[in-house]
Amino acid sequence: MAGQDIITINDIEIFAFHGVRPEENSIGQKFCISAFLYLDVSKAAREDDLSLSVNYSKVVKDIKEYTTQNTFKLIESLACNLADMLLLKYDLLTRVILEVKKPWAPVLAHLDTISVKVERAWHDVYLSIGSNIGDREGYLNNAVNALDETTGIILEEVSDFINTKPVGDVEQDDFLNGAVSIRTIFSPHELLDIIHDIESENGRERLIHWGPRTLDIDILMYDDLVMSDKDLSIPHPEMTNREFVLKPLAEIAPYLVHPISHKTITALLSEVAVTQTEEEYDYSDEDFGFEAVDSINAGYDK
Ligand code: PH2
Ligand code: MG
Ligand code: MG
Repeated sequence: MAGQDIITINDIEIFAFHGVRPEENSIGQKFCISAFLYLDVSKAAREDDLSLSVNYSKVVKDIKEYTTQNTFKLIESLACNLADMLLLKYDLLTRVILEVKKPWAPVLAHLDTISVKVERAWHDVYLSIGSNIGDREGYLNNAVNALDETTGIILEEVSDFINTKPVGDVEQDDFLNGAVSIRTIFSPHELLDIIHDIESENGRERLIHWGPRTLDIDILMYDDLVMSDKDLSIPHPEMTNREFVLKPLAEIAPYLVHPISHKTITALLSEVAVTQTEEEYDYSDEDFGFEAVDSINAGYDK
């Protein structure tokens, strides 16, 4: 599989000053750092050309410099920051596992090493953006620019913005909706925090659930991840029911496969259209009075 080759660097010895205790910051100690660099080396191997791979001696130099020029309290921080630094600097890397060992950790016990091992990677993420207050296009452009300017996010594609009727029980103005694809080194919750900051910077107030908003950014998909907790569900549970999500998404990712339904975005979009056509047909049926139509509408809106 592409990108699953690994260059391993084991136990680089570096004298540095990381630690929670003040003595650790002043006296210093030995750290042993290992890096597992995931990339596709097949082309470099076939052509026997270093410029098509990652130069491990450069990586060692970067790890040494970073570890001696910064001081963290936690080895967790050192490990995560080193992994991020490498992912951001070396374009060919898709994933990095970084281990920091502290053989001389000031602990009252005989032990070999204390260590932390973290994994960081680039992830493919699809977002939905929407606005129905004020300068809708301005807010959506602000969202795109803010994502683009965030270190750790690479903007890939942006759909056209489309005018859509509000979906839901709340009576409100039309939305402008779009879809965006990014690559990011952030975890789903880290990304959610970043998105919330961008929404707040753009005057987003959480007053009415599903109510009018200057800017809404929703995580639709994150790789093939399926997860749910009290703050976040991925894929977005409503995405398969919403034309205003699927239409712009189909423009930038028609063959993207939804990890639960295993259908492409194009297929999901065509099903949403079919459902809506069928409901329209039902409404015109003579057997339905207006009350029945209203109750169907109410049910659909939830
Ligand atoms: N967002 C909602 C509720 N309803 N309707 C449209 N057309 N577009 C939206 O972005 C939208 C909505 C809650 O996020
Ligand atoms: Mg939303
Ligand atoms: Mg939202």
